[in-house]
Amino acid sequence: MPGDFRSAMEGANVSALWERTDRDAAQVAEVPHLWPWAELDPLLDAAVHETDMDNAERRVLVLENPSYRGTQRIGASLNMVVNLQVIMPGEFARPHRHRLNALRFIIEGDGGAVTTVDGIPVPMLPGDFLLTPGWCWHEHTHGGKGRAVWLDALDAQLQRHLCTNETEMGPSNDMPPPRAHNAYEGAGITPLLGDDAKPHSPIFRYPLADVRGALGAMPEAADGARRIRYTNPLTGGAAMAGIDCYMLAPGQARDTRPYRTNANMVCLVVEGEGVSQVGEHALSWGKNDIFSLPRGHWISHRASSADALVFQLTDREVLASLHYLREEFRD
Ligand code: GTQ
Repeated sequence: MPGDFRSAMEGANVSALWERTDRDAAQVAEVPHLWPWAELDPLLDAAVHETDMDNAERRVLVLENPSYRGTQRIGASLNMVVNLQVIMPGEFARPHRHRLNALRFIIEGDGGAVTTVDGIPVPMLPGDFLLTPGWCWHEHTHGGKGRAVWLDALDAQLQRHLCTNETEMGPSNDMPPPRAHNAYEGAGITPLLGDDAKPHSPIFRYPLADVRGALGAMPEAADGARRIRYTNPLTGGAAMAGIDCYMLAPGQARDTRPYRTNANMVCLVVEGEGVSQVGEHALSWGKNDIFSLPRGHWISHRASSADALVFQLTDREVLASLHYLREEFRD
């Protein structure tokens, strides 16, 4: 290219598309990665030992996908971070809010830990799925005994890319007054409060017992699995924006139907054992293991114990709402 053309372009803040070779350079091919609980568990104790809640705003371990090493990316998955948080009796994490949508799946605790979401105290019991939707105030306390441990997932990278996050520290001046949260808890009964325009479920706690009840009552699909989705009862859609969640109970007799998608998923093993085939990788998993299923691989699961339950969080709904989602199934 003649030098005067190049310098004229540079001077005008223009570039030549035909010379660019980096159009997809931002795309990193992630490997499916498993974080064994046997390695995470002692790190949580070490984090308690090493950090003091007066200094650490939140005692959180960030799971790092090894495929991102040496890149600008962080976290377990392309659009979502998946972290482990631990809090000890008497400790608290101060109130704050952010535009990031966050969820929690409780791994360990005696019920003494409570997260308060927009003024509603939400107990944190093992197996609970909890919402902390964007811009809701949240703080954590622990009035019980022993460690309280949970998985946090946030739509952090997506919002980082879009530059849509904001953070505000509490104490809050516009915390909604406490209200009886259980008004929404009967299936098919919707209180008419006139506040149903919120982009998230009015239910902040989905207990495991309800999930087990639903899974136990439903027939298995043709591929031997049972699945539920955590929904907003006002819309029937995903419980909140940013991250869409499911519980999978794969069968033992056969693999689930292989599927391939451009959405990204992270799984937490709630109970039992099994194996997931992810492209050519076979991931063997057991209780509390966490594994990342990046886009683009053929995926199927099989339980190796009768009680296997896998919590799944995905950016699928984000892609679907933009008409970007691609999914294929194989028989
Ligand atoms: O508990 O509020 O893992 O604000 C990351 C950011 C947890 C929280 C995380 C957060 C929190």
